[in-house]
Amino acid sequence: MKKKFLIFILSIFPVFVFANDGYGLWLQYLPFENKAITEYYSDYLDNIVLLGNSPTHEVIHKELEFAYSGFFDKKIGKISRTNTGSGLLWIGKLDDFPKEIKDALSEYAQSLNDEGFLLHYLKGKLIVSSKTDIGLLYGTYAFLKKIQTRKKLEDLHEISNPKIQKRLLNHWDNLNRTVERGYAGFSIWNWHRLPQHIDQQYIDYARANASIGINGTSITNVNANALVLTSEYLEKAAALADAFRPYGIKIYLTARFNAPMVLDNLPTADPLNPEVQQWWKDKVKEIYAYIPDFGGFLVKADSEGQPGPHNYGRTQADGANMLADAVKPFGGIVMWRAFVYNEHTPTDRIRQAYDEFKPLDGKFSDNVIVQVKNGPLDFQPKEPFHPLFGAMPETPLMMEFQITKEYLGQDTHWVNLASMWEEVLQSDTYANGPGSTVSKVLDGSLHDYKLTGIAGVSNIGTDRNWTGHQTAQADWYAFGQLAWNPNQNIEIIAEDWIRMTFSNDPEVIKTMKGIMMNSYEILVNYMTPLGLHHIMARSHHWGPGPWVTGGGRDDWTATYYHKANSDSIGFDRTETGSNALAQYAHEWKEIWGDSETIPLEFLLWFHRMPWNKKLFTGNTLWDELAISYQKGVEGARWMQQEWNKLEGLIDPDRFKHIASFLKIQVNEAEWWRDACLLYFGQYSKMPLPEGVEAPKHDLNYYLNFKRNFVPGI
Ligand code: BDP
Repeated sequence: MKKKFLIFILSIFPVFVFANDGYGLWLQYLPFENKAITEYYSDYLDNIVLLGNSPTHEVIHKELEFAYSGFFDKKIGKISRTNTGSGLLWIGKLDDFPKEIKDALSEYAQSLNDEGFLLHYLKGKLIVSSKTDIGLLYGTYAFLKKIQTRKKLEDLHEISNPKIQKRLLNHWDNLNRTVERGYAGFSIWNWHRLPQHIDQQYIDYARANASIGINGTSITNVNANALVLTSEYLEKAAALADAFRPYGIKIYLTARFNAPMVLDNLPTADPLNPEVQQWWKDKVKEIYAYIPDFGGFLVKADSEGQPGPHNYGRTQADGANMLADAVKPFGGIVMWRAFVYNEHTPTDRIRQAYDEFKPLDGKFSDNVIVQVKNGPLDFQPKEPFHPLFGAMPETPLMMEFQITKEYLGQDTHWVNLASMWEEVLQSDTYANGPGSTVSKVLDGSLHDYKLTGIAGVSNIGTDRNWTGHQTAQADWYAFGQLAWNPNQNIEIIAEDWIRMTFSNDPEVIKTMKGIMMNSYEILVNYMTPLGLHHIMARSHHWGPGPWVTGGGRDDWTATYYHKANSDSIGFDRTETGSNALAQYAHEWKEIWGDSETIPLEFLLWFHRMPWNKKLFTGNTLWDELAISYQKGVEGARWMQQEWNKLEGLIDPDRFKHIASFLKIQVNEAEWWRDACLLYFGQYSKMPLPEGVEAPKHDLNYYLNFKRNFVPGI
């Protein structure tokens, strides 16, 4: 068997000629590339014993059949469902195994939590095991991944437990099927056909999520419509919950704070009003009658026009605790968003969440978790980590990442979001001294949180390939991986995704991984270098808009953030300015507070600088800015060249799809560079440094560039 393994490592990779629309995501189970590999894995897959009979076991059974037909291009033989089978691959919960296997595995049992799994090679048998049904499903996917990524199975020993309890997708899907900030078609939830019709896409959605360990989904927009809490919609949501249950996925709903007024004409939604409290208790009882394992509520309150406790002079804790009391008897939780800010609050917008929530630390019920965006502003391409992480030892905090690329090129730019997320997860809050990373806040180890969670705003829609850009599937995949273990190596995540989704050909892996690992820095350079932020177009947020100014809300303009004039550019957030820097540990105050030593990526986030200021790079600020934009454009062109090398090594459909999107990306990178440099150049009045290409048009062209019907709003 060992000899065979060596042979296939050295095998030649075929050219892919079959059509592939990407619907299969990373669960492609592509045919093996040669006979040696086929024979090696068939030893295991032709001899399967699967013990147990729950609905989740049926899911496992079907997935094995599906994988088999993909790998071998034929139907699987019998999967034995009794423990008298003689298979090489044994899949079952610890308790379901015959005594000798159970005894041999008992030493590992204590290391497994309820969702964890064990892969273990035991005297010629490969064992996939767990304590629970769902752990077994996760283990099965982990086993299949070993095959998809061509790993050796002998001597395998892996125990894996998720480090974070609640791992959710947040869909910003409206009941009319538009998706706020969605760029991959319409909402996959076809409310009109529910509850009777369960679309195959729901099942494939659940499979994909289970395969990466996601165990919850909030199916409606945070800008919530109270209608979803009516019996008409609860019945539909219950049908989805039923479909997802065997995959270990719970349903959550967004709760509009004034729902008692909207749905039942109560005169108030004051969280301290007993009638309001009773209304929510009754509503929750009704929800649990439809969905017995309902996960709980996700709430956006007092933010961007949403109603909330502020309307009644109450705190965020008052609001959250009222809902928490209602779901508590049923085991539900409340995910209360910290994205609270107001144009009438006179302080710097990025300070406001911390100023509001920090004094409430310890005041939330134990089934509330506060959901905090990765940075203090709003999913910008580059932000420092949110200062609330590390600042709330008595209140569980969860992370909210945006998987949909609202501010990062929407559906047509290729950028590996895991690179951004890793930076945030590994940032040191210094809360309990050095090493107090954001990931330790999230997994609960830093402050001993009893409740832990992470959410990603979904990038999924009705597009055949789910995510618009074929490569945006990688962001969904990587989110799941980091939710399971926020310390996972993102290069390995990228490599596994490439192998599972495209090919095991070393050339493909090397080239795609190279693009992915550089793509984030490239995008930041052509969009928001040197710490610029919120300079996108108004409302739909597609493309550059450094000139956006005026209108109802200053904090929704670009000029509020960059403050460019003929002397300087940037937002002073040090002591001489808004002092948002004071919300971070003193270690960060030292690094970020000094305009001479701050990493350039955050320069204009924290400092206001003269255009002709000499930076440590030897360039003036203006030159550095222009050179960064140029570098970004060159980076995008490099991505395109790299990709084009893969022609013939990738199936033609996906090759062409990505090639054409890269053309858009290069054009838009140039658009960002030219528009921003022309706009800022009016203030700096300095010439473009050598090597920076002259813009294609004049500023007026960019100012008047018409954008009709941009998706996602
Ligand atoms: C902003 C989006 C807006 C969302 C908001 C939020 O532009 O559509 O409603 O975030 O997170 O970035 O609530």
